[in-house]
Amino acid sequence: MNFSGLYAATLTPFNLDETINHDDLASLVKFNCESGLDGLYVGGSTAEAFLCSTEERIQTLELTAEAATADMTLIAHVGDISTKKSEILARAAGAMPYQAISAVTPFYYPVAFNELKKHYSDVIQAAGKPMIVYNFPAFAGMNLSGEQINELLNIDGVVALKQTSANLYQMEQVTRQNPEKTIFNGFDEILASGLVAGANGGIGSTYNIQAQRMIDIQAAIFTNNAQQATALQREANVLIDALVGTGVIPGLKYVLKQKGIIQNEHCRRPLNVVTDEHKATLNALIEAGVC
Ligand code: HMN
Repeated sequence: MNFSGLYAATLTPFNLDETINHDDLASLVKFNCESGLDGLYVGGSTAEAFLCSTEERIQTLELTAEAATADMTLIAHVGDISTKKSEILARAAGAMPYQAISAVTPFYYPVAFNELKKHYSDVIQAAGKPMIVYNFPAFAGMNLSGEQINELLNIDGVVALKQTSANLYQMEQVTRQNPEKTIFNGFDEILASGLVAGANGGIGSTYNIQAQRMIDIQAAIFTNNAQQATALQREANVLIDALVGTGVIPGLKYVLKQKGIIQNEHCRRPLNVVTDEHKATLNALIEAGVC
């Protein structure tokens, strides 16, 4: 199966008491399924996965798969710092209608590269589904070299990489050296540049509120319209700058609530609520039709 394309990294809506709001989750999934995107990346950091219990993460995967339409490609993020927990999540996702799994590299404890490879192999075996490995040097505490990324891509069952890095030279090298794999751009801020460097898809949190713009950026790059792609990326980044100022996840939930897609904007503590000042910035962008 070819996994290339654009995927929204989904959010988990919570009630004020921090329990999962099922109606909001279903509504957000439906909204994303009608957005023209190719699929959903479910249960990643955008979904506040590391603030949820394993049971809640499995429940989120279940609820999303139930609400999604059959035309969407579904990727379940099952990453955790513990291989055992990742295996539990992978086994659960393996029994659901997900086409692939993905896992962030284990963080906090220093992990040797051979341990990392074994971690990925064990998780792949538990799911029995293709794996999208994840390079995120800024937060994962691991700065993989190009050679190490190539080695991960050669593990049995690995079909793709989510490259959340601003290193576009490495993006070009990895895409050139692995033409048969899907390489996803992970920073929405550089989707146009990542695609020029050879990425054949993107996974992003802000696709939840600017799907059409991301689709248009991809179309502009694929039709050699660099000027158009730059203009669209600049529009996207005005919004992303505001979200980064707010806190990306609380900011996205605030916008989705203002637009009536979800009714509850709460996050899991310690994530912030949006301040009045940031609300005003986001309201102005909504009024201007930016999102
Ligand atoms: C996830 O696991 O949900 C992803 O990491 C989603 C995605 O790649 C986001 N990355 C991070 O949050 C680190 C981006 O969409 C990101 O939110 C965006 O580029 C704004 O910085």
